[in-house]
Order: sequence, then C-alpha cells, then structure tokens
Amino acid sequence: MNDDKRFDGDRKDLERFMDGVVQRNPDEKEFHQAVHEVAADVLPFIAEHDRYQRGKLLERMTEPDRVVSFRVSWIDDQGQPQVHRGWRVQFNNAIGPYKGGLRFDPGLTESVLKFLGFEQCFKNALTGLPIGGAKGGANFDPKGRSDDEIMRFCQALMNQLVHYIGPNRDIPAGDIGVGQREIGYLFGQYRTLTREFVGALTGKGVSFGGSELRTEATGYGVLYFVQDMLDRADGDLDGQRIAISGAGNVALHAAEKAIALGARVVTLSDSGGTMHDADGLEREQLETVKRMKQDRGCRIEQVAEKLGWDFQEGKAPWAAECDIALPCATQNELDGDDAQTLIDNGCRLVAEGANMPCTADAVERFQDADVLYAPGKAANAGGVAVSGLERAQNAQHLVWTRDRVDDELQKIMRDIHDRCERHGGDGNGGPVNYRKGANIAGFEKLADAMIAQGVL
Ligand code: NDP
Ligand code: 2IT
Repeated sequence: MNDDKRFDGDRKDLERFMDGVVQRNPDEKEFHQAVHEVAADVLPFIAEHDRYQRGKLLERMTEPDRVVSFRVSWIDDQGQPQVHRGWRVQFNNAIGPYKGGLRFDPGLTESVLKFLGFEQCFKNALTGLPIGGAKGGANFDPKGRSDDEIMRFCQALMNQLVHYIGPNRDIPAGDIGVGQREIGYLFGQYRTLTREFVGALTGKGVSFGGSELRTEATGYGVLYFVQDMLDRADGDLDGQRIAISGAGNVALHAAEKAIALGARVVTLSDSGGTMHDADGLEREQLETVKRMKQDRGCRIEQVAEKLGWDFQEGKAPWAAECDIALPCATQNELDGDDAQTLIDNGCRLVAEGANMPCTADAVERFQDADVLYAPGKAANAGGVAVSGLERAQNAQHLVWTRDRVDDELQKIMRDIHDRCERHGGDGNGGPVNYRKGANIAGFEKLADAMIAQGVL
C-alpha cells in the first residue's frame, strides 16, 4: 500500500484536504465545518506518525458507509395524509455497531445529519465503549402535534427504519425532538414488526429495558466533565454562575446537576428567547420549569412570567454575566460576537452540551483568550455512554441500579477527560487543548481499528 501522498502537517494539507471534502459534498456547510475542525488537529498528528500516513484513513472516515433516506407517510388527526422524509446516516462501524440519535426537526438536512454522524464516530470512540457512529431522523415538526399523531408518525418511520437497524447492526436513540415517549412508540413498532424483544433502541422506558439515568445522562455528564476540568485547574463549582441555553433534555438535566453541585444557573432559553435572573434557579423552581416545559409544552416566556424572571425575547443567553457557559440547544447557536461578549464579561469555561453549538470563530476566540473550552464530542458523551450501558444491560438481560450507572457515568467522563489531557496537554501541567485532545484521541482509536481490519 504505497498510494498515499504523505501529509506534511502544514496549512496547505488542510486546504487540499478540505477542497476535496467540499467538492464531494457541495453545499453541506455544517458537514464541512465539523470535518474542518477535526482535520485541523488530525492532519498534523498524521504527519508526525508514519503508521497513520497510509490507507487514506481520514478520507475514509469522512465518507459515510451509507446514507439512506425514505418516505414516511402517515395520517394526521384530521384524516389527512402527511408525507415526510426520514434518514439514517450510518457513518462508521469499525469499533462497534452504528449508534447515534434520531432528530425530529422541520429544518433537518443531510448536511446536519452528516456532521452529527461524523462527530458521533469520534465521540463514541472517546467513551471507550464498542460503538460506531450514526445519526438519523426526519424533517418532521413535533411541535403542536397530538400524542396520537406522534405515535402514528413514529410507527410510520419505524416501518422503514426497521430494515436498517438491529441490536448488533445499528442502535438509534433520542436527540432533538425525540425523547422517551418517541423511543417508546418506535420500540413498540420495532418489536411488533420483528417479533423480537431486543435492544435495538436505547433511551427506552425503564419498565421495558431502558437504563436508569439515561434521560439524565447527557446533562449530568456535562457537569461531571466540567467538574473534572475545574479540578485540574484547582477550581470548583461552588457559587459559580452558569449560563445555560436550551430548555430540553440536555439543558434541564445540566441545570439540575449544576444546582446539586452548588452552582447558580442564571439563564435558560428556547427558540423564543432567554429567561435570566442573577440570583439563579432554586431547586424547587427547576421542578416548576420541568413540569411546565416537559409535561405541558410551555414556552420559556411563560416559565419566566411564572417565576418572575426577566425574559429577553429573541435573545440568546450569552450577554448574561457568568463564569461558565453551557450551550445546550443546537448547532451554531453561539458565534464569534457572542464569544467575545462572554469573554469580556469574565466567562472562564465553556463546555458544549449540544453538538457543535459554537461556530469555528467562537472556538478560536475562546482558545485565544485562554478560556477553557470543551467540545461536545467530549463534554456531552455521557448520553451515548449510558446508551452503551443500556445496550450492555439488554444483552445481559439485567437491570443495573441507578447508583451503579451513575458511578460508571462518572468514571467514563473522567476517562474521556484524561484521554483529552493525554493528547491535548503540554505534558507539563499547562492548560489542556480539549478540542485537539478529543479529536486526536478519537481518531487514534478509530484509525487503529480500521488499520487492523484492512482497507474497506
Ligand atoms: P430537546 O428537543 O430536548 O431540546 C432542545 C432545546 O433546544 C429546546 O429547548 C429547543 O427550544 C432548543 N432549540 C432547538 N433549536 C433551537 C434554536 N434554533 N434556537 C434556540 N433554541 C433552540 O433536545 P436535547 O436537549 O436532547 O438536545 C439538545 C442538544 O444536545 C442537541 O444539539 C443534541 O444533538 C445534543 N445532544 C443530545 C443528547 C441526548 O441524549 N438527548 C446527547 C448528546 C448531545 P424550542 O422548544 O423553542 O425548539
Ligand atoms: O448526540 C448524541 O450523542 C445523542 N443524541 C445520543 C446518542 C445515543 O445513541 O444515545
């Protein structure tokens, strides 16, 4: 195998590599962004290691194994047929079966799914568990739909998705717009169609094979990771002001753990705007937020009114004075200007609960200003990690206790932190470049598995 042009690790390599990616995937700007972020760290690493120069590893990693799309037809409450598009992007299964969430979002595109599937390969590798990377979903807007409509949509989606998934093939879970309710309907249809009760989805209800703590795992994991970052920098969470964006699964469980660890959550948001209070959220107030958002589908504006908090219509949380920022809503929700405002207001740590919430410009500004920055593929890996533990429990036909899962989650987050430090630290106890560390550690694990299995 001597077909490779060797990388020198300079900017020209990166430009040449990205030109190819852009040419092969025109107009997919989120995918380009995610690949660029990884390639910028990994190409110099490849240049330094002969072992990784051969076999076009990064070229193969940036080409999904397959992208399938299908029509999802269903009948709404008015008896009208509705048609949507469903997808599954199976990116790489060199270290384990495909694994990753399903997103229901009217603006969903193949570019977004490819960026998410690509990042998932690195994230899943970082967990240390045997899971490959995938992502899927549909351009369906669950907002305003009745419970019956959600059920019928999930059943119609599974009528197609069933052909591509399975406990040892591809194991979907939740993401934006897909939580325990949707996974329940998807699982029911899978079980009915296949006549098998197996762990082909994770994030199930605890009474039928779901893991304890899966719902909380992403948000809790973000805080465990932040704690590890602070420990290393001789800090702690006590009294720290935290700005959180979003008010969904990740945001609310990040808020819950932050409060439990003594921090002050000063913002939450949704696509309508931000609620803010400098004193921070009390534990009982969080219960009210959860009830209003999760059970009754209220908007953050209504929650702010109920709690007597300030509401800023159409605004993101990044103008709030805070020590820590946790973007937990969606991709590219925090840009370079937002980053500058956070830096000017004294923010010292940013950890991504969402996938790629910070633009490339924002990340660069954080790093230039020595703000500790953790990318989503490291900081939000707790969700997929507990999904991996759910898969293990299903395969063992066992149910682990909440305490056991929590212990495992904390250990996995610490291991991810240490992997980032190994590849992103200077070896002398200086600040860690978590982005670089996560990219290289994920690449190394995946590359070693691909090399061992031959060119495929
Ligand atoms: P949810 O659907 O539970 O919540 C999403 C939240 O983000 C809602 O509050 C939503 O507000 C807000 N939001 C969505 N789009 C926008 C937007 N364009 N502008 C402002 N706010 C927006 O999703 P999750 O909490 O599960 O996911 C959030 C992020 O975390 C995503 O990036 C996801 O990929 C990532 N993630 C999720 C994991 C999981 O286990 N669920 C695991 C790892 C990462 P609104 O109601 O107004 O739309
Ligand atoms: O982005 C993610 O890691 C998820 N949405 C969770 C995936 C999973 O399989 O639990």
